[in-house]
Amino acid sequence: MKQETFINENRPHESAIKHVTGKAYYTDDIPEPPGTLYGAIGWSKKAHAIIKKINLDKVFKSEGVVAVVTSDDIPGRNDVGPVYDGDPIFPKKAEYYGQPLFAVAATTTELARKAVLAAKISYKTLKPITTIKEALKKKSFVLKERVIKKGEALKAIESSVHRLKGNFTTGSQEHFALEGQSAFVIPQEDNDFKVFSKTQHPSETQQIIAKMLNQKSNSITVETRRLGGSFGSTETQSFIFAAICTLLAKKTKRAIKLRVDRDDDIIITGKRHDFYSEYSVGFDELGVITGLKLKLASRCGISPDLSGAINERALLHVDNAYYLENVLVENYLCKTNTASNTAFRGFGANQAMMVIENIIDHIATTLNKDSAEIRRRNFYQKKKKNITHYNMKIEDNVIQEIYDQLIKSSNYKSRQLSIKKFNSENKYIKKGICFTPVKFGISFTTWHLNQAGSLVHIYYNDGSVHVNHGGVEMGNGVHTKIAQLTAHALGINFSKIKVSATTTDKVPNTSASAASSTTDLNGAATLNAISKIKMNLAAYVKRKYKIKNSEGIYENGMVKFKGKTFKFNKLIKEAYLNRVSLSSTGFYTTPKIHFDKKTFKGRPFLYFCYSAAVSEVMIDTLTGENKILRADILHDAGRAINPAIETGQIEGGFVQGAGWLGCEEVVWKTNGQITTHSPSTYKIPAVSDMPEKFNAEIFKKGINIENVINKSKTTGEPPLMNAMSVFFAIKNAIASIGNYTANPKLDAPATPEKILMSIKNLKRKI
Ligand code: LUZ
Ligand code: MOS
Repeated sequence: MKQETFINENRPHESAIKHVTGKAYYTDDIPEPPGTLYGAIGWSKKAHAIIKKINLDKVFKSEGVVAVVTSDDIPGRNDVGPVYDGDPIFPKKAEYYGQPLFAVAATTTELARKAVLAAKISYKTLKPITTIKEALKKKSFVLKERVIKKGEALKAIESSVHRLKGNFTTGSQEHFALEGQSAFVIPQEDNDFKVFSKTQHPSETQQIIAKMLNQKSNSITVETRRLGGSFGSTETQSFIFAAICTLLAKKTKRAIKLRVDRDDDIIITGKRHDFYSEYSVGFDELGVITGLKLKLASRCGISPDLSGAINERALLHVDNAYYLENVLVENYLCKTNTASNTAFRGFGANQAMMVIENIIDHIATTLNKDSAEIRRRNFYQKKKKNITHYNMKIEDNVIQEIYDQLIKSSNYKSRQLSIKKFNSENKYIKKGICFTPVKFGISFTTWHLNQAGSLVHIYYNDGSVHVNHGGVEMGNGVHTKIAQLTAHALGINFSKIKVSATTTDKVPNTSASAASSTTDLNGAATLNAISKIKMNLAAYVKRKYKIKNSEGIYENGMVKFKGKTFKFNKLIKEAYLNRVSLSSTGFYTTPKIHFDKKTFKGRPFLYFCYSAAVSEVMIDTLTGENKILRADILHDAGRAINPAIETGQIEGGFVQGAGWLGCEEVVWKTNGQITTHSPSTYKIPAVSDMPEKFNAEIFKKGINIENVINKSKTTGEPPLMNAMSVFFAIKNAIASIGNYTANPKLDAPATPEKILMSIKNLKRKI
């Protein structure tokens, strides 16, 4: 009989059928108790202003309105900042266009949204700071600047054979998750609140609401069944919606649903940090970097939010896959009068990786060499050149193997030749190709967040299993993968496992589902809980049947001890009748990691994910339009628990990254008003923007050398960065116009306008 293992196999997402039939409950789908009211938020029309008066008379009188809340209704902390203050729920002074000022509850969502428009707010307008450059000039920062250093960068650059200088910008990005921000709150007895929230972070939602209400944490329960995508949009920025919704529920003593309109969602919440960099690099004849000096400045918006951690992850990824001997980086966290920028898949790492990739590209065009070859020459190596700029020894490096395999499987070299030929024969349409690597560090860089809990029950009646863990299902497949791990560990069918909604009263003090770590951490905690139940069962078997030192082998619905075999269900029922506990909590902490934030040295990551892509694009030099013709990706997912789900992440991440670097452009007017607040003005990739040929493959030899569940590696964030190859393929296509002799200046995103400007600029140089 073929043994069913339920791991290392393609299985559909546990909710796949519910997703496509519309039967899956998202926060907004939860059935409402009678008397439920609906919320809407009134927000600032000024980016920087003293609020002289908020006159809500007409709002109160508006049809269907039951209650209005302002800062006067907040008994406790008027702030939802996760690490630092700076994100008031309702501020005294408006600091960005779109900042919430008050909220209403009405009998329908439409009436609530209509009512907020009746507010009369008088402002004394102040001058806003809206750009990174302005903030740098005025020294407007959310946190202190930071300098990190390894070796002697300035000296090394000075004495290099070649030197280059330049600047580079990557743009912001709206998360645009299918499901927007939403919350649903039901008041309970004793002033307790049951909060359903679209969030990656139920535990912090609970803390934030408790502090706002001046109530104990045990009076607030937050539950999250699933998210329709999130990508960092609700690591912290869901808090204000859950908080406002709870405030309305407290005031009205009725259930409140707050589902934010797409435009309001985009206007109120922060996005990816755009980064501006200046670089000065020294390199040798081979293109190997000898010294690097960087200035990295990010647009943080009005508050710190997670910007400290995001900029830190940027500093930890200025190397990408390259060995840097001498590095000096200055990092500035710019405060601007725009919504507070926040976590977004990649969390600052990809912005920094783009900086070094742009530098390598600049080196390659300067030396007139193949950029893939220059990249390869700078790779970290195995026995030497394997210490990062933060002093961590890299022990799991497979980038050379990935390079070799992908360059071959993608026919990079021959395609490069035919592209050059195509370009010499075509005047207006140009093609480009590029290889880029990815190395991404896995673990929260904030040490204490690397912990997780789980709760596992086995029911005696039928041996079915209920798992609850601290991770949030957001399309990442965490529940599917943990159910697979559970089925495997207990040797029973996948259909007997139920993973239920994440909730703060089952597993407490959880970390955000973030940092690509959700399955690693919560999967390990679940296996820990299962091993404790197995110990209970082994102790019982030892006691009853005098079988010694046997842990039991769980396979195919059977449990084998030395000399005795049980059907799983029978053992469970028997254990129950003999008063054995069939339930346990589990806990996990990531081993080996430590990091000194002051000296910027240590081992912040348990392991690295490696990946690479080769992309081929076509541009129209008359219109600036571009198209991805082909993308080949080779991604190290270790020993993947569910290759189908990982492949979905690898493909989806790439397309999302291509959006960030290609068509998606967030635009603010000089007065701080965001103009790209709906799909009419903000272009995300569509089905037609998928690569025409798309080969996303998992690296077959991949294995996690660390003790991670199933020796797997996560696929959460790293695949996004494979899209760097698209951007530099576009740059390569532009460079063909100057016969590859000059370096085109191109900032991200490479929109048609930017491509046309780059071409114009290049033609002036040649
Ligand atoms: N969130 C966080 C993250 O709090 N710390 C991190 O290191 C991180 N990394 C990636 C994504 N989210
Ligand atoms: Mo994230 S960027 O919420 O892991």
